[in-house]
Amino acid sequence: MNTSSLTVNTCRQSGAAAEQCFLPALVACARGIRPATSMPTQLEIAMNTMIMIFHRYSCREGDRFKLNKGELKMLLQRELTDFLSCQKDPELVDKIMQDLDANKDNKVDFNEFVVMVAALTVACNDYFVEQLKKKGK
Ligand SMILES: [Ca+2]
Repeated sequence: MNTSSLTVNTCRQSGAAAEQCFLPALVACARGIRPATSMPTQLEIAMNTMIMIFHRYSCREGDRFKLNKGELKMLLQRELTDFLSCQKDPELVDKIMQDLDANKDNKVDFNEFVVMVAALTVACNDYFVEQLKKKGK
């Protein structure tokens, strides 16, 4: 099975009505710089996953292109389980919502969501680098 069909199958299995696979669009965007026969890269698949995950939750209530607090909470609980479970602050979701909601419309759009993913990814990379340095690599 190639990575393209794997991603499409993952999209189909999710079952959410608004679920779509954005990978073809990503691949189409990249075709200007790569041969048309090339497979999506791991980074393109990761980007597709972020888009899919966001829309899986944003489409549930109200504005389907933005997360309200309930949708954000569900996304955090289901997709960042370990991150949330090690936090004891009962107001954590409210605080994350306030931090992410840059334009103060009480919703988190994709641009605001990506900031959180980027910040967590940077923190994970910092930890990864620290561990490598401890091992002297
Ligand atoms: Ca917002």
